[in-house]
Amino acid sequence: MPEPDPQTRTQFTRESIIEDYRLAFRSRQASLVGRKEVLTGKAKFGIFGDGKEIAQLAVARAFRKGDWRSGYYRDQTLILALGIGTLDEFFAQLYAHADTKYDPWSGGRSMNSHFASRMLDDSGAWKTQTETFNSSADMSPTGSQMPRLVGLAWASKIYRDNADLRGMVEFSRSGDEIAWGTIGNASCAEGMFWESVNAGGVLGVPMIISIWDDNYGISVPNEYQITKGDLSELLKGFQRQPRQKHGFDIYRVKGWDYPALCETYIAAASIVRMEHVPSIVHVIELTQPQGHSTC
Ligand SMILES: Cc1ncc(C[n+]2csc(CCOP(=O)(O)OP(=O)(O)O)c2C)c(N)n1
Ligand SMILES: [Mg+2]
Repeated sequence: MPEPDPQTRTQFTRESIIEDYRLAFRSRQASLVGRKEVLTGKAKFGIFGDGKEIAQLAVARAFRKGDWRSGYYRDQTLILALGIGTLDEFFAQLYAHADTKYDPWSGGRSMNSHFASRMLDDSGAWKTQTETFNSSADMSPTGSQMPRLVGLAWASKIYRDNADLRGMVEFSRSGDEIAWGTIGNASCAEGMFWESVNAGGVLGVPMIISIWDDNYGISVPNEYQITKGDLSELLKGFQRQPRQKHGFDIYRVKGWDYPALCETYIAAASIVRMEHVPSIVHVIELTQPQGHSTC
């Protein structure tokens, strides 16, 4: 195991591991119950994170206050693990509750599993983002989280490089943040994905892209939409050479392997945070037990 990061939950105790298991189980039950709620007419549409739970527990172990997420609709486990959302809020959004007291992410305006931290307080003033785990608002077009991920990571680079911005500690601690992106395997066939990977590599920004690979985009398998059917194989040209600054660190890890996932994310995060070299974690062998959504 790499050195524990005092600002994250990288201490693995018997209790913390059992707590992770409990959370994954609760999240899975929320997916199962949520689908039933839609299919029995209590909500209009549902899309859930079943099959992608374990990798998100590992991300949560390396995610620090001040970091940002730019992700997509499978990430309920991460939101629960970071403690920035509750199951009550998750279901309130599923039922499109119009009161932000119940659905703080969108007040019933967004489809479910679309998370968004509130950046302003009730008086309209900025909240201190370096004291919270942050999520930018999910958008429905798949892949659209990627350009914004680059923007969030680039902001950290600018905060680190520009001494005049050092005092703005409510937004950045000298660029020590990571922008965490998540994307499904099929969405990686989109132009926005490749443009964002290229831009992140050119700029050298602190971002970690997690690809949740369940081998499918709705019902279409990888072989019909990804060259060679294998994203990390395809991404190899972006891999940086040893001791070079430009390029990405690329990891490939099985989505059910909790110890390997935790090790990978903790190690990746410490390099990205320190060196501002971006990385990609290709998480394979994930599943989609209930199918794509309630459609
Ligand atoms: C730009 C765009 N095209 C199509 C869709 C419809 N759509 C929603 S999810 C999805 C499949 C995504 O598959 P993948 O990226 O593998 O994620 P998964 O659902 O498997 O986690 C599609 C085609 C969309 N939301 N946006
Ligand atoms: Mg998929």
